[in-house]
Amino acid sequence: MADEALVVIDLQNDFCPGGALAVAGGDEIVPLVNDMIRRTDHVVLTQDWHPAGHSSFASSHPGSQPYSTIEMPYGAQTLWPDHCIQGSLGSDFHSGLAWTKAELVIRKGFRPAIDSYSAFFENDPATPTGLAGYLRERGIDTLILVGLATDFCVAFSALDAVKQGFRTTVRLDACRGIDLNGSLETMLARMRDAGVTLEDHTSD
Ligand code: VGL
Ligand code: ZN
Repeated sequence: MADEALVVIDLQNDFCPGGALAVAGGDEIVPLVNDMIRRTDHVVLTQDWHPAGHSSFASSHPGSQPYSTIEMPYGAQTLWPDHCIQGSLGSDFHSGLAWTKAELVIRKGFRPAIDSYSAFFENDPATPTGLAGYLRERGIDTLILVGLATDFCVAFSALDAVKQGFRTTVRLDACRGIDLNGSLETMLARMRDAGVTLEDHTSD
């Protein structure tokens, strides 16, 4: 379909087992995502892309532990282990990912003072990445989202996508979540309420 794009969120080494911010089973989705890439005309990837010392890293806040929350000028922010540092092995796409077909790679989280979960807006949530304009200019109005992590970057991307007027489906069988303090259930409900179509083809 000419008006549809597959958006693969953050399928990077640091979010896969062995990585700095490993998501359980993160690597399991690679074969399915590759199948979906093969069957889709337009593919966009996102890449979490932080400078060393990024403000979302617990290590940048002396006395703070990873997975705790702090107040940033733009609101609450979860602190993470150092991850996806620009150009590091951890920031590379999973080596099994068939990424060459991608027409665009959106990098996010490169501003030192602000994190960016969503493919569309940073966490402030006012600074655009440019993705909505890119998709609109290309005549794309329908998005399928897959990748990592279901309850953070995938969910924030999906919520912004519907807000931006895109028909949006998240393929849960091609995602894996972090589930921090019930975040998976919370974000699934928020996506459902916002009009995101949640599909699970696990038993297909
Ligand atoms: C992500 C936490 C920090 C994600 C990125 O890709 O879901 N989560 N940075
Ligand atoms: Zn990050």
